[in-house]
Amino acid sequence: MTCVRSAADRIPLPDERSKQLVLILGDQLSPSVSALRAANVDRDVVLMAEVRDEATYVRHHKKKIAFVFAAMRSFAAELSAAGWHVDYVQLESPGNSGSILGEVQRAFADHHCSRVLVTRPGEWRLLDAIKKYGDEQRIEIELLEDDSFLCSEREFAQWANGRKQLRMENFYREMRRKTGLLMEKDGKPCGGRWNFDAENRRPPRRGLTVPTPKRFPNNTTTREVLELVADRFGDHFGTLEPFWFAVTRVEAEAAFDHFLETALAQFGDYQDAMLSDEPFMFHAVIALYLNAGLLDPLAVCRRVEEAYRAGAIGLNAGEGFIRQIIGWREYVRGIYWLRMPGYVDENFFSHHNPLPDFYWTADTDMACMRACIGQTRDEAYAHHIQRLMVTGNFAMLAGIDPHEVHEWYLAVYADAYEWVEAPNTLGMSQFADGGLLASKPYAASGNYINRMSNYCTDCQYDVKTKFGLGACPFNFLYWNFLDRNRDRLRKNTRLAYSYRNLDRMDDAQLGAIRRDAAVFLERLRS
Ligand code: FAD
Ligand code: DLZ
Ligand code: SF4
Repeated sequence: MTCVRSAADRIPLPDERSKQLVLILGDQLSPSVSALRAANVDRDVVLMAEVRDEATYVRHHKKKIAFVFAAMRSFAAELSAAGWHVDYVQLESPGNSGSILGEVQRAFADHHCSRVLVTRPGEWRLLDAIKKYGDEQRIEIELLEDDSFLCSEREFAQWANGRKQLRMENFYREMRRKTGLLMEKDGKPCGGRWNFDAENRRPPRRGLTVPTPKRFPNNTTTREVLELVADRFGDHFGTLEPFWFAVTRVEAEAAFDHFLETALAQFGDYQDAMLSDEPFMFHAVIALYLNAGLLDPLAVCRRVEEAYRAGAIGLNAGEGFIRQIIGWREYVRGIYWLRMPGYVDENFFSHHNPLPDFYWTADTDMACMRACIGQTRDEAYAHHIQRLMVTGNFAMLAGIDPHEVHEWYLAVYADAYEWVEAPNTLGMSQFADGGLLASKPYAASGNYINRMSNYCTDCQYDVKTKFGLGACPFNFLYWNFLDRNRDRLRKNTRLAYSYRNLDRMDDAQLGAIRRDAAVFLERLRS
């Protein structure tokens, strides 16, 4: 028996002395998570469990597993210090069943609980499993809203209802009004415009000095976790050490302060820029902390607004940053819950090519792909444009099965959870939903990568050549993608310019593009 409520309107226990089992998941590491707010510190038992299933349902990057386990252990210690009775199950604890619900079953019996309290999980598969478990076992499970988000699923569904297009920009304006962020007293947006994105597309310039994110030394807990991960998940993708992520709220806040001081002012200008050997550019590197509950989204936006109002940063940086969080982050979550469970199987272009091996090895002669995949392996991080316009763009142009692409993104980044990853991958980057999320496919030739990065200077391919010997694969794959999808895309007005250019090609040029693409894709498949 499961029921969904907000923390405020939950049903009181029949007997206030009966003990509740409060399940806290690895991405709910906040003292203000709704399940803890609804529980009683003197009576209830908190369950936190490291389990094999959560680390392997996709084979997560070693750094992600280490981050989640170290942050879970630190949070459990914080809760114990605050007086909670915490039942913490380590991966190696005797009897660990390997699954969240297996651990709920054990703890429920061990502690003689009367019901389970849990904040709604971020992924559909776990929500579904919890509901089924409650029904099968006849255990009362109370699912509380995750109110760390600004827009509830219900509010998003109401916003979406009856709209022909679900564009982020319209949703974002509602969120600005709702939060009052960067709003003037007369209800107009600061600076007279909602969006300063056009000022956020500067290519990297020579001699640009790029800051590094704050790095934290490993404490005893983290060192133990690193040993565990090396031992138990050594065959997963990714480099485990050096490991420098924050693993507590205090550290995550220090990481964010460091971003405010060193990078935010240039975040807007260089948001889309890419440089080899500079994996982080001026990005915040906080998504992993936000998504695990270590940072509060509204609080970080308020800090950025303060910096703008104090004159420390320009409006393009402040607005650009806040849009990512109250706009994109909330919007993709809304789309996810609106469209699940079917969303992860969408495949608008009917792409069925397998994901090339080099997504796991970085062993490719395309310098841009080598750089983005290499840093993904080493840091469990790539910034948005690297994910969208390099690895994502290539996968779409090469006709890779979007579900395989989705599983790759879910596995390789420290910030990856399906509620945020799936709409970004399937909707924004692969156009697998046919345009629900993006107004056109984010497809680009090598020209875009050359403009926004220095990758092409070190590449064996020639970015200026469309086809033939040494031509950049992004070029012939791009034209081939447009060519093979004429029926699906031709009417899209945002692609009119590209189709006019394609139409200007003569038969010989088009034939060469088709031939080069076919040979290249055949080689990839084999
Ligand atoms: P910054 O660039 O500094 O941005 C600040 C914050 O804004 C981020 O921390 C994040 O919380 C938020 N944000 C920015 N863009 C987005 C976006 N498009 N959607 C949601 N939130 C956003 N983000 C994830 O958090 N988890 C994912 O699994 C994930 N998968 C992605 C897959 C693809 C194919 C693409 C194109 C994007 C994906 N993103 C994902 C969005 C974005 O790339 C990351 O949020 C960002 O790179 C994280 O780095 P950062 O903290 O330095 O972000
Ligand atoms: C990501 C993750 C990992 C690797 N391990 C655990 C774990 O052992 N125990 C746990 O409670 N949560 C873990 N998580 C986070 C969950 O996968 C996450 O809560 C769900 O995917 C829902 O978002
Ligand atoms: Fe990438 Fe093409 Fe540039 Fe090489 S030439 S780095 S493959 S865009």
